Amino acid sequence: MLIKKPPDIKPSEITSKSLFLRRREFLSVSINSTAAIATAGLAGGLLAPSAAQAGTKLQGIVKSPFSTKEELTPYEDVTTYNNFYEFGTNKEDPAEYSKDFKPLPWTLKVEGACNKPGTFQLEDFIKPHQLEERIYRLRCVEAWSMVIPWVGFPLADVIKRFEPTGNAKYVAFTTLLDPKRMPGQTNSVLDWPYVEGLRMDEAMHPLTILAVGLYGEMLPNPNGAPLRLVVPWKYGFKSIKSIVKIAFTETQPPTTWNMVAPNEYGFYSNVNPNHDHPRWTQKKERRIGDLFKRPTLMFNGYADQVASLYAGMDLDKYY
Ligand SMILES: Nc1nc2c(c(=O)[nH]1)N[C@H]1C(S)=C(S)[C@@H](COP(=O)(O)O)O[C@H]1N2
Ligand SMILES: [Mo]
Repeated sequence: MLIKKPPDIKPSEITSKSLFLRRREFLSVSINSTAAIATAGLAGGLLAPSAAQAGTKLQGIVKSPFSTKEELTPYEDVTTYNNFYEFGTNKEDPAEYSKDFKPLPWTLKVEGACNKPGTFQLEDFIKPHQLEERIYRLRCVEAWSMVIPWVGFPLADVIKRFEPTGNAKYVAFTTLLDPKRMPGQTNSVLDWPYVEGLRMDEAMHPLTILAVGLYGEMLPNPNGAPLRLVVPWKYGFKSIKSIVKIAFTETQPPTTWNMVAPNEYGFYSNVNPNHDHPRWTQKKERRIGDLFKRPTLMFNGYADQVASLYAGMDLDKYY
C-alpha cells in the first residue's frame, strides 16, 4: 500500500458531483499525506504506522469491471451517516466519537481450519493484493442505501492464500474489542465484540471484498478503519468493520444481530424485497440524498451474479 503524492492525483479520478468536496478534502488530506511521506520516506513509500491514518491516499488502484455506474453518494454523507455501534448508536455518532481513533498499527489474526494461520501487521496482510476500486450499492436493513466507491481486494484471494482445509465450511469475522478506543463498547446494547460470518461459497464469491479504503483514501474511521468486509448483496450489517480476526470454521458461526433478535435478523441476511422485516417492509429504500423512495431489488440488484448460491433454498426460512 503506497502513499500517493498530492500532485499525482489526476482530475480524471474525481467525479464531477463530488468535485467540490474532494477539493476541500484534498487540501486537508495533503497535509496528512505529506506528514506520512516524510516519515515513511519517499523511496520506500510504505505506510508509516504512526503517521498514516484515515485520509491517506492509496496508490496503485485499478478500476474493477464489477462497479456500478450509478451516481456516487457524496463523501460527506458516506462518512457522516453511519452505523458503527462501537462509536454510538445514532447515525452521526461514529463521525463524532471516532475522531481520536488511531487504527494503525493494526494486528490481524487468521486462524482455524487452514494450513497457513498467522498473525499479521495490516500492511503485510494487504501487500500481496492488488487494490481495486469497486463501486457498490450498500443497502441497510433500515431501508436506506448508498453508492460507495470502495477500495479493496477479493476476499477469495485472501482465503486461497491461507489454504483452508476441507473442514472449513464458514468464515467468521471479529471486530476489535477495546472499550477505551471504542467508547460505544461501554454500552451493553450489543454483546461485544461484534461478530459476523459467511458461508464459504459466499466468502469466495468474486463480489465479496475486504475494503481498506473508499474514495481513493484509507478507510475513514466511521466506515470501519482500517479493514472491513463488503458483501454488496446482503444487508449492510453483514459488512463488519474494523476486523481483527478471520477464522475458518466447520460450523455456522454466531452473528451479532442474529443473537440480538433471531426472528428479525437471520444468518444469511440477503437483501430481499419479498421477505419483510417483522417490523417494517423491505420493498423500498431511500437512496441517501434522494427525496423519493425506490424499489429494492432482489439481492440488492446483484441477482444475476449471486442467485445461484441459494438455488433450492427457501429464502423465507433462511432469511
Ligand atoms: N463492527 C461493526 N460493523 C458494522 C456495524 C457495527 O455497528 N459494528 N454496523 C453495520 C451496519 S448496520 C451497516 S448498515 C454498515 C454501514 O456501513 P457504512 O457506515 O460504511 O455505510 O456497517 C455494518 N458493520
Ligand atoms: Mo445497517
